[in-house]
Amino acid sequence: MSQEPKVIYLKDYQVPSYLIEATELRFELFEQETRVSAELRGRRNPECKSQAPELVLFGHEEVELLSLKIDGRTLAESEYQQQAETLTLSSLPEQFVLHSETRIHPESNTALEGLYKSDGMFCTQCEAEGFRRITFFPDRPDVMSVYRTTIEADRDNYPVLLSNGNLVASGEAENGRHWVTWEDPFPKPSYLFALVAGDLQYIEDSYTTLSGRDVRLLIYAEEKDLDKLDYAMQSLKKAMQWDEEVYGREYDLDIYMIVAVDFFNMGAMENKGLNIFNTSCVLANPKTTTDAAFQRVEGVVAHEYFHNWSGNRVTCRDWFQLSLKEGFTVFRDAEFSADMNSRTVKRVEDVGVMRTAQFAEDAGPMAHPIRPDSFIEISNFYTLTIYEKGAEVVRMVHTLLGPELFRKGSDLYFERHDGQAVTTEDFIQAMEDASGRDLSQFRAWYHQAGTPQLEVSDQFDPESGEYQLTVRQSCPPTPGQEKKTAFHIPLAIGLIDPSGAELPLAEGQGTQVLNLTETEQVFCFTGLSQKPVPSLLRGFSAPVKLSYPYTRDELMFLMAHDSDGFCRWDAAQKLAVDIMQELIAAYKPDQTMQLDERLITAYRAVLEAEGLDQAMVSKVLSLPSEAYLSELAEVVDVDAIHQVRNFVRRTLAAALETLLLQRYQETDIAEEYSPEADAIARRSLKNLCLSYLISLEKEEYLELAKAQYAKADNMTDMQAALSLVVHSVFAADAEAMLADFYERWSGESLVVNLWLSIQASDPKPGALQRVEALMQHPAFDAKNPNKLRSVISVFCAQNPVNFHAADGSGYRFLAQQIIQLNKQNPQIASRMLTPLTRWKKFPQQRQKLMIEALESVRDCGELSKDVFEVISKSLA
Ligand code: B3K
Ligand code: ZN
Repeated sequence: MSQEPKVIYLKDYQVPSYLIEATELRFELFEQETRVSAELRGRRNPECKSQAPELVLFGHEEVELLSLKIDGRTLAESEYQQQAETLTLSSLPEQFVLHSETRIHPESNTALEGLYKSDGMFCTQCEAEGFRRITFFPDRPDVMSVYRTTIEADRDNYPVLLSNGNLVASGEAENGRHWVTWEDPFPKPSYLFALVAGDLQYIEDSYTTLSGRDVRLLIYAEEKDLDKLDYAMQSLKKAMQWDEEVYGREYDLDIYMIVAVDFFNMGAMENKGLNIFNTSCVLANPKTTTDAAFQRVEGVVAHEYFHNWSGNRVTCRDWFQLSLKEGFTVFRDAEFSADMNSRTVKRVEDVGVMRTAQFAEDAGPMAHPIRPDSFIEISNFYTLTIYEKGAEVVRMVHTLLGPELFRKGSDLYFERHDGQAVTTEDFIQAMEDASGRDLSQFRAWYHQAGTPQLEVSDQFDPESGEYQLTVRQSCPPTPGQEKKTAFHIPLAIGLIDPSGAELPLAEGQGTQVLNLTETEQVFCFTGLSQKPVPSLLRGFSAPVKLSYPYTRDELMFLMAHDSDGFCRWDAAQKLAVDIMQELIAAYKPDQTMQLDERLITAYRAVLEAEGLDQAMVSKVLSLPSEAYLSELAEVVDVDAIHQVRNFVRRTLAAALETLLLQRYQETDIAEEYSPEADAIARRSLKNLCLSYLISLEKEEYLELAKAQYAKADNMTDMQAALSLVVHSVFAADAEAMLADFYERWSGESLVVNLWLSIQASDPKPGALQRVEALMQHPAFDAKNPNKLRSVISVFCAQNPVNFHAADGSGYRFLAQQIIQLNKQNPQIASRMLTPLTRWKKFPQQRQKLMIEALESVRDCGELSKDVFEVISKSLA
């Protein structure tokens, strides 16, 4: 940046001076350049009161202006002002047609924003501000226009030409070229524009909507991937039906297309009628795809589909409102996945992400409210806070209103704002209006950052039979927000008497939602004969940290008796965390450790119990991750955490060996692969048992893993076995299996990513050298975000002992990668910086090394806005 990038503030929002009612685009795609012609039909915005309105068109240094006309008259350069990234016109008539001709270079666009090439095909990514890399346009979400798009390209190389809406015309052109025209009747913001041109094949299906309209469903991919599209298609149809049943929302166009591309910065994009997906979020086949990836495909396909209402029909006024569509849509997709699979498992997994990663973000230098007040680069705000915490906030509204009133609220929201670009305030207002509930205090969730903390204590008076729960709330300061006001927090609780029975609370229910609104509140329960054990934050009813002085025995009691599945799992987690934290605090290398027997007893009970849901058994028996233990630590001792976790796993395995093997054998049944919840649960439990067993370092379990690998007919079992052996002490076997795996799967890019990740996350010494060698391997491609994530991000986030090596080598490595990527792909560069931004959590010597790494990026020369924002906030 020649000058410091500008900060954009929400308080500066102004309505657009001009509206663009219709946009006609023409693309001529060539190998060395692309020509874009754009015709914008504009008119004065009656809501803009300015006396001297200006039309600001956003562009980009990569967009070369060839000509500009107003109502057919070519403008001289003196008739507009062109600055680095804008083109401003003044004194425009009330209505006009603006015509521009521009040249762009998708063939050399490595930022993967705007129009670019992925493995030989053209595709687009316009959210948030990518459309301005295609042509000059008022590229802001509150300018909504209908689009008519003509694409012309070479017929042999690009037989398939797609854009939003319906195909209305097509024909042949000279020199072996052809063209098509698409028309999208729904006005949309430019960020939802899409174009695809390539040699693609497709599968087709159809869906009949609630009102009886037939919709064509098409999923496009390269020919070699045609066998991996069925699951996405099934997921799409399920999502369409679910949205009709649960939200009364129908699809609106006659065609819905999904295209799979290999080079993509994120998971997928909800462009109107033409979703573009990262191959990792759409391709699924048992042989090449793990259970986790199957579930991701189902969730992401649904998420993008749900955006058609929460995002496209009702869109965001400005980018500060991003959580309006993302938080709501994540809530919708999470509920969909819960309905399709196991509700408790889905909740446990989502809470894991919140507690491990979102809480860390909330405590770091990039902390922001779900509706931020300012940003430098909006791409930096596609965060866990906007998405996952945003979804938790919508979930709390659902909890406070109950399902019926929430549905009334969402109906009102969609009806009132259909076709509009609105704000999070409009969402809350609709919820209030439909329910008659007061959400004024609740709004603080939108503008206050940080994770609220609840401190709970209790008292029982045996004389009067009165039980009192005292709840104190506070919220730590975050950048720019020293003091916070009290939040309105729904706290779902239950009370369990010493026999294990649940006490009836309000309206005879076992669960009651307490409304916390003050800094300190006392809740009284009467008529109790003995002191109960409280079951707190049932279902994780609010995104908060809660502390209550549970004894280890009480946690074991809750594990056995709590009727809330989430709390049962949480009790197991808390027990393991408590025991492990004690060991971590006392940890000294070469000193023997002693495991509290109670963890063994508790785990044994779960392994022995008959009839427990296998999915829950495997969740309950999964030890807290190193990342979660780090998040909980005041000062992170990576080595102690790693050693203690290994010790605990080994000790449990030794004590429960017979049971683990028994469970392994029971779950190791020959069955045809199915991605259904119970089959996933079975594999998950089986592989968890294997992970405990292999930690014992016995040959027989190595053989068990090798046998599983050899006979596996699905990628879940194969990948699990490979990963366990590679991360074990059996180095020679690991080498042989890695070589075999690569030989088998080198033609499947997504499977190769697993192979890369398994090696990048291997905690054994020497990981950095292995990572550097992987980056020289032919399978690695430094321009492909999936490869970068599989190697670099996995190393930095999932290999803490090596990334945080005491000599700072991991930090320096990451800094070098960021410096490389800063120019090539700023979005990926800035995202990969995250682990370094957490320097405050580490001991002093490491802090110093992490800061040095950040400074080396800061001082490397010209920084993209993306990287500049994260670096400057991290070093502030
Ligand atoms: N809306 C897109 C994300 C776009 C990210 C732009 N940097 C995917 C989604 O949330 O559905
Ligand atoms: Zn989304």
